[in-house]
Amino acid sequence: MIQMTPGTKSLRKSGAISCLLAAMLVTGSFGLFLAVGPSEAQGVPVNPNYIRNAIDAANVGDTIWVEPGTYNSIVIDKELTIISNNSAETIIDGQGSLSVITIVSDWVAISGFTVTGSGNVSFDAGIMMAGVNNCTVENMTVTGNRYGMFLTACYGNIIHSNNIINNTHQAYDDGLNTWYVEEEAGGGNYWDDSEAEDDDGDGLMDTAYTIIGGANKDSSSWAEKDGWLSFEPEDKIEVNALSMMIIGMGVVFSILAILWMSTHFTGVMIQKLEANRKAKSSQEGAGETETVAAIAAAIDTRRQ
Ligand SMILES: [Ca+2]
Repeated sequence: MIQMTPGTKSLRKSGAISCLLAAMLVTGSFGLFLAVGPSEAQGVPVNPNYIRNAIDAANVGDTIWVEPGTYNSIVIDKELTIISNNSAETIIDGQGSLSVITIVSDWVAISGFTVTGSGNVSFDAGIMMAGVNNCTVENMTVTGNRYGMFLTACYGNIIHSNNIINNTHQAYDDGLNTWYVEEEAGGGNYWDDSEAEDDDGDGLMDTAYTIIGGANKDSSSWAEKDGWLSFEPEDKIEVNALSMMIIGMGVVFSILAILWMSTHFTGVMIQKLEANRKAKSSQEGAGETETVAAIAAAIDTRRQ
């Protein structure tokens, strides 16, 4: 069963796909939004072919939301976004045959799965990407495969925030792709066989991880599994603190300025009113004096 869903859950604290999702939800400019379910978490066994069926049913540009469960290997042959928000419990298992996820279309975005159980011959991989561009692979745990990631003739793809753990060969890439990002909680991937150190304690390894097959490196790999989930860059915190201080000072100065202006102008107005009152009163006084003088003169005239 494939259901329509509003799908308003947030994917994770950062990442291209969550931004993409938010943008799609705000603008409404996305295609069909498919959910695969119900989930094993709800006590209902999933059909292991749900994701395959959803890919077959989807149109280019669609998003497929996958509930927790264990699914069969998939081939993604059209531009799709495929998402789970629970990579630990949403598993794609190759059961020891071929590659687990094979991407043969450009502009595929996939996030939030455990990928395991590839075959054990030739190029069998957890994630096989062949001749594709502009795909994004993030927030995956790729473990227990012949090759964790195998990219051939691929250019301009982004692979970051993935745990790549205990594969016979962790990754191969004979093209040119980006294995780390720099924005927000930026970084690369976690490699459990990395021999690098994090001496400065910023959560990122101090030397690059080399990916076999070409010139690719993960220059910013994570020191801990899932490191990106709890990472708070120090410079970001400092910038935030500085911003808050500047905003706070701005507010205080604004209040002081308003108070000064109000008291100043009130004082000026009071002075003007007082001056008017005095002027009026002296005019009236003069008028009275003139009237009294006139009456006195009139009395004098009558007396004469
Ligand atoms: Ca470091």
